[in-house]
Amino acid sequence: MVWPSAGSTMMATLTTGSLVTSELPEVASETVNEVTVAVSATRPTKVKPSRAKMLTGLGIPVVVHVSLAEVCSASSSATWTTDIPAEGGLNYGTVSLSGATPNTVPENAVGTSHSVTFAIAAGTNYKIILVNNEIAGSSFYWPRPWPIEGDANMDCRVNILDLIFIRNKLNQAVGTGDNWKADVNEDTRINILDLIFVRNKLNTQCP
Ligand SMILES: [Ca+2]
Ligand SMILES: [Ca+2]
Repeated sequence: MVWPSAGSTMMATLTTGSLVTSELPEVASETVNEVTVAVSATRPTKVKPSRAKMLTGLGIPVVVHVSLAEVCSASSSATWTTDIPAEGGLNYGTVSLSGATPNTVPENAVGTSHSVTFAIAAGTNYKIILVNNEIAGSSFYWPRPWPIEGDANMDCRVNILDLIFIRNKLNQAVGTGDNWKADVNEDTRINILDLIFVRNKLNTQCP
């Protein structure tokens, strides 16, 4: 490169691998003792690696025949079927006020018959979400359909809202719609005994 003489302006441009300089026309009335260097380096483009996973199904898998079974005191297995090939998986966590399912178990296989084994602790109820082709299904609870006794509306708290929920379903058939939720003492009837059951559990909640 050529160093500028006093009284002139130099522009230097740094490109990848070389420094290019050029002398600008002299400024008549000023003495310039500084060199201004303008660096324009091309930033390397970051290419985000594409996911290696290949999903063979284009539609949303329909999940049927869901079954859960305890393998031993420390693990359980979930099996299910999808109508199209899918990579399955399972998100789960203990039932909590936050509703979080922090544990993920991938299946690492593509097919229509699915099986995932996951770790459990004895005497604990879990919230489980099946995931197929990265699409999360609705959540369900296991081993009990809903582990919080007296929590008829399933909001993780036992309070006045549960009493109202049951009152609105009094004497209705347990098998209709979601009426089963109101039968909190599980005697196949929705009556005063369910209201008393809730009263005895008032102000309890999920951990
Ligand atoms: Ca409730
Ligand atoms: Ca009942």
